[in-house]
Amino acid sequence: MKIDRYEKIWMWASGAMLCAFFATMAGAAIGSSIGPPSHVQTIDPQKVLSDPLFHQQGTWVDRGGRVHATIVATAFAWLPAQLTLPAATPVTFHMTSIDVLHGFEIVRTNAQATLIPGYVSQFTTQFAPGDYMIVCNEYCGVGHHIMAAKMAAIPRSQWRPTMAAPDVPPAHENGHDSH
Ligand SMILES: [Cu+2]
Repeated sequence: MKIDRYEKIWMWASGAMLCAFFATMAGAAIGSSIGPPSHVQTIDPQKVLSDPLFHQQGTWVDRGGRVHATIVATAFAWLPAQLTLPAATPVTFHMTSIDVLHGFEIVRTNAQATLIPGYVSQFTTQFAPGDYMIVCNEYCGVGHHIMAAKMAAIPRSQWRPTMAAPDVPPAHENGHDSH
């Protein structure tokens, strides 16, 4: 079989690039132990709704007065569908998926995380007062486009949590993204 010289060059060049890309990924995974984002807390995706942190979804305040939001993603809805948070206050989000991969995004904010079944995603951020939309930004199936929820940030003085603090170890409450 006759292969043109330029085609050969391109084949070798693209082969070398593939090797280089693979080497960087292997280096990141093994050398820098880069894994799923946040604090790498695992969870059995089949037991999320009986987990102490996730069996209820909503907002809560821990013993130190810090605000938290617990959110569960499922095809094709966010639990809860309406989130009200205190404005200008750090809020720690705890999130996971009970089925497939979803992408949590509060539109026009820096609140964004990939939710992988089996892992708890966590981050802390705060919001200016206003109404926001929560969407799924990772294609998750036929109902992906309807997977949305509402979020409102209201003055702290008017805000109330929707649930009592879950019975979880304080390590889950510190809100640090140690990664
Ligand atoms: Cu989706």
